[in-house]
Amino acid sequence: MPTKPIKSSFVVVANRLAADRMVLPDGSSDWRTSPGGLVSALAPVMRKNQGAWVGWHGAADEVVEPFRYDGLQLVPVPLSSDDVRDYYEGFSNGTLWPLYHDVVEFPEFHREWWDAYVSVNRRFADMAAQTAKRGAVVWVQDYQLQLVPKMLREQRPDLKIGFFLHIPFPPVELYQQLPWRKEILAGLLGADLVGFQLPGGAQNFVRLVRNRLGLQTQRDRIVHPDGRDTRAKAYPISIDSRGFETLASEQSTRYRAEQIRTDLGEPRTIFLGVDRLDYTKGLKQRIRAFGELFAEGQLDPQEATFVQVATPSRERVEQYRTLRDEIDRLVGRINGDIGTIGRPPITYLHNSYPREEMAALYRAADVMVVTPLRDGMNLVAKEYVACRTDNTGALVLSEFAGAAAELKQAWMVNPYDINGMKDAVLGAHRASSAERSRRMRAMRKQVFEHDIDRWADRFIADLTEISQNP
Ligand code: GDG
Repeated sequence: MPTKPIKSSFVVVANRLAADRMVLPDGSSDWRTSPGGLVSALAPVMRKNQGAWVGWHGAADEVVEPFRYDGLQLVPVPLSSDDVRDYYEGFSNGTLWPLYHDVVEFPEFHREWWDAYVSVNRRFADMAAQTAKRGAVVWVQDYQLQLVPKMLREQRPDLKIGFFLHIPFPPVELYQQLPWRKEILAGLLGADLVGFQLPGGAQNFVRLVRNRLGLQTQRDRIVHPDGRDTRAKAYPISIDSRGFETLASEQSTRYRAEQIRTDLGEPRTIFLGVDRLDYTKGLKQRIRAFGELFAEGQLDPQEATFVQVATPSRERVEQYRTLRDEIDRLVGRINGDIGTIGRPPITYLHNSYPREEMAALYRAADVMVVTPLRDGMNLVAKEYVACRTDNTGALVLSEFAGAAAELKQAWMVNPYDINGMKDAVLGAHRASSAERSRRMRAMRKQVFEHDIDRWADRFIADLTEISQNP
């Protein structure tokens, strides 16, 4: 229901709005709150402060008026199909995404993509400036909007501006490739507080600012010529741990988990992978490792099975289409070579599922395998841990996921080392139940003590304090 936009004292700015537009069978459309953890973490703060969420509503070439939904003020930012192609699929996902993930695929640099990035960032900044009350807290999210802090500060120096990067911030040597490196650093420096997943990202950023822009820095503090400060600190993101635990404990989830095991032919061990279909997630290496384990007889397809959920993602970007074809071929070859009737060693699902089904899969899985080549955090690893209510199960985790800094009791792997990965998978598989339970207990303690509420509270408290005491 469209309403007159109100000014807010707490504004979140993100590429996507907090609600998705759904087209109903009769052709009309409706909204549904986005399932992500970010929305549920920020919703209480937003409701308390009459918060507003600025973001794209997901339909190109459509202008939607601001409206209230589920207690939130939503402010849609329009994008044309050209914006989606050049700003979103182009600069955000064809340039920044691979560059920030250690160049695991080649980033492309196109001037027209950059121009679109600048103009869309300006649109988001303008919309945020119109929405924020005097002295409001504005929290900008992620790599698609790195120019917004500076653009916003130029218009509204009264605001407290925070920025959080959900993906890794690359080392200086890689970041330097970017033709627009200075502009992006300057964009981020419009914020009072820039948050990263890990201390290493914050350190990379501070080092770049010192070397490239010649600004003075003292540990996490960057001093601007006008005397203003920007802080760069780590805020490892987390999940709604209690919410996942509750969902996993429900009778219907337990029942569904048993049904999944039955449908898979009652294997003794279920290995599970859950990822967006993305080249950063190390899917090819993981599938190859399982293929070899089955082919060499280290895993018996009569007793063990590997389920891989790959959620469709960025399907119009060329590199993602190629990846999908490669995985289809790889899985097909392994199942064709090793499978028998009713016993394919790999169950590959290119689909997305409701949260309830995800919780049931986590409950059913004896070993969770999370092996990204690079990942800011990786929430799947934390969700699995939160769902293991009886302290069973084992986690195999890449040392290149941000989550490795917290989930230290996982079986750690270097995903580029296929033999090492096979050893870790077997190690987790063969570990005694006492060993698994000891490790799982420690990881559960970490995930429950550091949940998404604590993440949001810490960031907002620091932002408020820093901008009050410059
Ligand atoms: C970025 C960073 C960082 C997946 N498939 C389905 C589904 N999912 C959910 C998972 C999880 C989320 O999507 C994926 O989060 P990840 O953290 O694993 O990865 P990215 O999407 O790459 O997220 C990452 C994160 O931002 C947060 O800062 O951790 O490093 O790359 O929550 O459960 N959910 C449902 N159906 C699916 O089929 N319902």
